[in-house]
Amino acid sequence: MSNNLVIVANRLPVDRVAQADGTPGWRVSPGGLVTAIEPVMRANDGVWIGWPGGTETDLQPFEHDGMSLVPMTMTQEDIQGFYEGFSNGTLWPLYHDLVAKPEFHREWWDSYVAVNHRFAEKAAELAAEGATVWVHDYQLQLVPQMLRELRPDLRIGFYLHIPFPPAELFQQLPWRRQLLEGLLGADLVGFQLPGAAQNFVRLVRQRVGHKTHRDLVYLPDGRTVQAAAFPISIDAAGFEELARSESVGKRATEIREALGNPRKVFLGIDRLDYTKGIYARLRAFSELIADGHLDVEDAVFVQVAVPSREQVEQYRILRDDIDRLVGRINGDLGRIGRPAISYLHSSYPREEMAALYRMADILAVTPYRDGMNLVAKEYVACKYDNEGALVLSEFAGAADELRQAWLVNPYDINGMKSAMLEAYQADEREITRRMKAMRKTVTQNDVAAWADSFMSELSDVPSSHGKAVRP
Ligand code: GDG
Repeated sequence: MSNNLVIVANRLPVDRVAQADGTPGWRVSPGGLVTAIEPVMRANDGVWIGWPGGTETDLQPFEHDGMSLVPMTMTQEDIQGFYEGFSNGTLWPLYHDLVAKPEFHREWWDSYVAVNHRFAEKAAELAAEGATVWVHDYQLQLVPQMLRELRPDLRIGFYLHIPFPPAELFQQLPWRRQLLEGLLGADLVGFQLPGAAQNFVRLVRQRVGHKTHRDLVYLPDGRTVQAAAFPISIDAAGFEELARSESVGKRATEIREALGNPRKVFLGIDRLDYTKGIYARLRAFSELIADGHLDVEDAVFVQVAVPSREQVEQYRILRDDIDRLVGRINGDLGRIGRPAISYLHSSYPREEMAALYRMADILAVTPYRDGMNLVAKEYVACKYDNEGALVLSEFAGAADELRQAWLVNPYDINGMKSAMLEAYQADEREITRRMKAMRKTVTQNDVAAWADSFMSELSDVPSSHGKAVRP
């Protein structure tokens, strides 16, 4: 019980890998959260609690790359009820505008409560007197309240990485009040966008009946809870450095050669998720070819779909739908050695991602709803020569900051076609002007600034008893 900072997230920031001698080891998982939180962890003697994936049972706390990690175990039933069920079958679609139909099952809820409780108990056990605990994301919304009951001395922050829905949608949830009360255990509840914080405060007023004023909720016991927006970002300098490297430059050239050196390359990189709008985006591109606006000799679409949640039924259906669509488009519109779409169902190392960003002329990010979308920001960070156009959905959190993108409504196929064509035909001056402005935004607001602003806001919350942790 000696940690002044405890990070609680569904996943640990490492994945299981086989080492050279065949024994199991760990590797830091790709992704921005580790980069963001690592410096705060190091500066504050922090510890990270999370699930390492899988169902191993006898895992002990360990150090990796200077980080103290505490693995939580999950049974097959936990994975089905808590993770695939309530987290990804109920909350994920409900919080993303009902892009898919959420399922409500009482057994899933019971499992969600039980797993949240285990995480809260572990955090209570590890936190020093007056420590700061930072809880992450939709899988753990009950942890703040459970933890406060166990340890009223703590300063508790919560950050939601995905959107927080409007009251009209959130109301559907049979356990709406419990989730709101769960979050109210925190001193500070952070969201990607101001609108999400407003949705939350309004729901608390309507459903729980607490007094609110602007971004503050007043609880009957005298405590206040603040709800505010902290738009997440990326390690912009790190991505730029990678993109500028000689090896990535060489690889970017190789990729374009392998594609037959077309005039322009469109790119999409997404987890294979129904919120990301992959299907409609590929249809829009294929119609531009079918209509004769684009020619497969001049333009190709590289779509990387990173495998995700493969045990969940809706994700399997999506994969089959996209496989069929790509097959049909290439069959109808491709020529020998010139498919319209170059489709990759795989994940890649960071260097390959940087090479893809560097070689692409147009990145299309067209989710129906997305908390932020880091892929859009990573692409911008990699375009150090200011060349590259971004087609971006209005419904991605990133659209609030990246105003100079070609903004689209992903439900409007004709609108997407026009934006993609405009981005394709735009002259260099126009592209440079837009990219320059977006690069300014991304480099000035990187992930370190995000973590700093959350931590300093949390340490300023007056109602908490916990000691402040400085970023
Ligand atoms: C959630 C919210 C919010 C992807 N494939 C590979 C790979 N990635 C990396 C990307 C990027 C991250 O994963 C994906 O982040 P996104 O923001 O695009 O999307 P979600 O996974 O849905 O993330 C989202 C985010 O949380 C953070 O708060 O922005 O709205 O939905 O960093 O680069 N990285 C590597 N290989 C891959 O194959 N190395």
